[in-house]
Amino acid sequence: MKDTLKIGITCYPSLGGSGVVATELGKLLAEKGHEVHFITHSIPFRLGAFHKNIHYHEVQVSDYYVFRYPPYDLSLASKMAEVVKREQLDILHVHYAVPHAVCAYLAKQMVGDDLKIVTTLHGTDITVLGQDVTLKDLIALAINKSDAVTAVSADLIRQTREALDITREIDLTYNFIDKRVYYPREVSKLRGEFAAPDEKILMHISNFRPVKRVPDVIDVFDRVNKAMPSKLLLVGEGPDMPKVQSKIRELGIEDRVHFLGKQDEIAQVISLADVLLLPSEKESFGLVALEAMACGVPTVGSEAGGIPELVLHGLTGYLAPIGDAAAMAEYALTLLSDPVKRDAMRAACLERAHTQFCDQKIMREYEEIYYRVLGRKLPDMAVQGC
Ligand code: GMT
Repeated sequence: MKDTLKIGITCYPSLGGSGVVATELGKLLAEKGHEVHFITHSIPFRLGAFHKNIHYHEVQVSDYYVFRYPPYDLSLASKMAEVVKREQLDILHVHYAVPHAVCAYLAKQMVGDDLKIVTTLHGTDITVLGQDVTLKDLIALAINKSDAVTAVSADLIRQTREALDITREIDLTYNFIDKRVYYPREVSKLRGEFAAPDEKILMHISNFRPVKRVPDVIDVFDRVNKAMPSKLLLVGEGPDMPKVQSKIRELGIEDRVHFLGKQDEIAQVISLADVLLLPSEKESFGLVALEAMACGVPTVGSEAGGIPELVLHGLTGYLAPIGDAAAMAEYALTLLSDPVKRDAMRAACLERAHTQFCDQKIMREYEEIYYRVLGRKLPDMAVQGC
């Protein structure tokens, strides 16, 4: 029997941190020699160029005229079963419980028990959808029927147990970064396009949904800017953008804020910042804070969800209660006004990101889970470069 595995991966291919994590994991597994099959409705946006050992299977939705709502979930489950049978997959690793874990369960009913399902919970699949009475029993079923379940923070495991009737084991598997991509970039020239030499740069990156509390970002920035001339770079877009724009107008700080919209080269963009602001009210992990950490940029944010497992208060950033913009501004000022502290935090960020959240280490944790559910011995291999 070959040591390598055939792994199917389903995720949201076009948005969100869960899609990024799933795609990056697939790429790492393929580099290691596993055969990876993405089963998604479009090509994952982080997949990039051709990769050896990676296959992509597109889910096509039937839009027969009797359907008021084309049934994506059924098409996905059928496609999963078809690919599993044809390609003889060992594992289906699904990211985000709804609908992916439910579809995987259905696919398993179609192909039989040899197929093992690994479900990774990412956040709002539990903290928002898991609270919805019309969905929670279905989500609990999919979790209980998976062969292994992982979550991206200890807090998310706690919240899963609290929200749903779940007693099974859930493995803690943190998100990770690829250090070949996330490292401090040389951006001194580019920085000059956004800020004068004596100005600080604060940054926020998100999908501008209410859970991100972007108006708090503006509030924090306004307080910092009054004490220390600064610029705010807003990256991303989403439903709260009009609210954010009107708050910026009300405060009369339009000339201090740059809207960068959606960006692909996140490592380069983050490297422009002196501090990242992440005041979310829900955040199971906060991948963007890890990306910033890996580029040497500390985060000032809220104590929500899994953020304190990632950002160590006083060491790699500062955390305040959700909604406490005054405290966050104070922390940002403490950091920005003390170059010694800033250098120490920058060093701690790099060290923590590249060891604790090293891609090879976390991939190994996923491999351990795959081999465990298959009842196969994990091949001996040292973790490289962490
Ligand atoms: O629900 C979301 O916010 C989207 C979801 C996603 O698909 O990116 O984000 C969650 O998963 C990320 C990757 O594991 C985490 O870094 C985010 O913290 C988490 N979002 C929330 O918990 C709000």
